[in-house]
Amino acid sequence: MSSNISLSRYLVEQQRSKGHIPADLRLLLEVVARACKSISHAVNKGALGGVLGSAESENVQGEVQKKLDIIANEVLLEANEWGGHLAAMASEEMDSIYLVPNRYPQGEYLLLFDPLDGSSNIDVNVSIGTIFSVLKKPEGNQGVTEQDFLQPGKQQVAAGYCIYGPQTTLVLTVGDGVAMFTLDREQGSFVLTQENVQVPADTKEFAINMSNMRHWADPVRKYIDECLQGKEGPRGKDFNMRWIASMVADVHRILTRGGVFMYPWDKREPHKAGKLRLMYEANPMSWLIEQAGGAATNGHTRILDLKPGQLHERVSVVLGSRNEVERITQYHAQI
Ligand code: P6P
Repeated sequence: MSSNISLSRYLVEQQRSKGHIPADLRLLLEVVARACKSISHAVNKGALGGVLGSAESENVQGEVQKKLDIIANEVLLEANEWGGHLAAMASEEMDSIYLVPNRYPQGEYLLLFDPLDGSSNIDVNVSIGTIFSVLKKPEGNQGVTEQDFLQPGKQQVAAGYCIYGPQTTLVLTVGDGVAMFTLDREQGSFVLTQENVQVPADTKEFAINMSNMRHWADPVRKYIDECLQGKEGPRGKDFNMRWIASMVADVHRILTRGGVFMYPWDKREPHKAGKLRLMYEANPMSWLIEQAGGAATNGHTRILDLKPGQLHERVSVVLGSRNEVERITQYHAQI
């Protein structure tokens, strides 16, 4: 693998050779990547930058915001608002959509993001990340509304995340497979380090927060019980468990070596479909997983087919190695 292919060159070649992405989308993705570089720099400074700890405020989810949550959100807004590629943005950290100010040219894309996913891990120096999703603004020259964002995940034109861990790695799809770019801090650029990422169809590793076990629905309990029985049980093999409590980190592991990730509905808040957000967590991650040969459902339905009802709606998530996701989905169909 040639190690001198930058993100910019990769995107130009995607644009030129496969007509896959228009110039405006390429430029938008390069701006998002630059914003992620800035966020990585702030994250890496940690206590030295005075950015750890709580911001003493709450977001639309009712969650206490970390200082870095707010910093990351502002970096993404400021980096993207002037470029002319976007019409509006939506963020986990903001109640309503953010319209590009009139002083800047309006573009044809909508950008959604979780600016810093896994922020409960910030203060304990465990990997966190930025998740982003790009949709096209619906035709018509009327102003953008929240309704314009409510498109099924299969309408995405780009999706990805940047994980801030031992390496800073940008993982991206524009509909032609999944590519990974590692940040070369000496050059200050993202360099292609893997393309055509593939998730193995089978796995021996599951990721779920086991402390919620008593709250799960029967199909999830059945699946996990069988995994825990190991080779003596119906699965005939031992399983391992991982739970980083950073979706970005758990999904990155699955894209790298396979596995199944679950954040299912549980009876603590029966009116909520799940904990994770559809528009800027489940949809981008599900497209990446599918583009890498995996599968992603809410236990019943392909996540990318779900029609959103509201911007911050939540969803149950089962994603990763295709054969495991299909087994779990079958268990749900049997109830
Ligand atoms: P729990 C992080 O807050 C997050 O949204 C995901 O990144 C992660 O998978 C999940 O919540 C962790 O939730 O309940 O295990 O802390």
